[in-house]
Amino acid sequence: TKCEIGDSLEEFLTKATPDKGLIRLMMCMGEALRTISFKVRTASCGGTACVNSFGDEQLAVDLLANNVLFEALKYSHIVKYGCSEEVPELQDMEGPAEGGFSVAFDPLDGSSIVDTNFTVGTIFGVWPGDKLTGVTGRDQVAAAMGIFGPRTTYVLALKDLPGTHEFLLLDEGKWQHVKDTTEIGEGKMFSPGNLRATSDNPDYAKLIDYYVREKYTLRYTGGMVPDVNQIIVKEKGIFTNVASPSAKAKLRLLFEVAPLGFLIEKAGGYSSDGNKSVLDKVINSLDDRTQVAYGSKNEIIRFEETLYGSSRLK
Ligand code: P6P
Repeated sequence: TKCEIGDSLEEFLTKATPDKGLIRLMMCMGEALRTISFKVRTASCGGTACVNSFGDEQLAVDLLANNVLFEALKYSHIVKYGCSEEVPELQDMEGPAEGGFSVAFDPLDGSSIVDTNFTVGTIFGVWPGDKLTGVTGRDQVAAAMGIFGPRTTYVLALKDLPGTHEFLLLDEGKWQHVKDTTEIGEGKMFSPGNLRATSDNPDYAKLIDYYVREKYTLRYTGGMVPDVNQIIVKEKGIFTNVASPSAKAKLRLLFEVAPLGFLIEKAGGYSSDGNKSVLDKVINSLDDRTQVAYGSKNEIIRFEETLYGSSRLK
């Protein structure tokens, strides 16, 4: 039967896939996101580190998130390797490789903006078996992000299910299915990251000029999770984070760009590293970085044509 708006996470997943291990994994990660949301809200931030106000975990909030996620992966009993942007090497989660999964995550993206009380998030990608290198983002079986803003949401996509799906954390702690996105249309909204790169990337400067001349609405918080989520929720826009000789690519392919690329493309959007979908880039090392743009088809065509003279999408 069809997944309905209003379903609980478990009802949704049970209708969405026959893979009981994947259902259990996405449920365990939902619990982890609920816990992280609570810790982000209760951590008091003095100086750089945010420490939990209960005093029992004197860890910065992103390390708290890191530990909660590894616990969830172990508890799922279906994950072979877990890998965190905080500790970029494979950690054995003691689950099976055969029929199991490996999960790469950014425990708290934008932790440098927790102290300004901006929205931060968790990103994770799920690959089959025991490989997180020598694979591409298109090999993912699922990807998701947790978004810790005024409300807490869990945005996920599954390989075998069309669309990207948003769940809202209700007061009593249940996740409720609130929105599906299957199209990303046109609309003048842009999130231009890393403007430092325009100093020696004149084509990026040209692209930014275009957005200014066309009076695009600027929506950029410096947190990739909310900045990319807005394209899925508003079903329009373009997010860029471009590199240049003096401003090297910063965003991680495995932990950030591939999972978010999966969510954007399942939502009907497009992604690009300038030449191709970020989902077609082979992950050669856990620490690979890349420039990226996410958006509607026409925005990505403009991005590729402006930066590289032509677009594979035309
Ligand atoms: P810039 C946050 O640290 C992050 O990894 C992403 O969430 C965000 O999009 C990017 O860096 C911000 O980079 O160069 O705009 O400060």
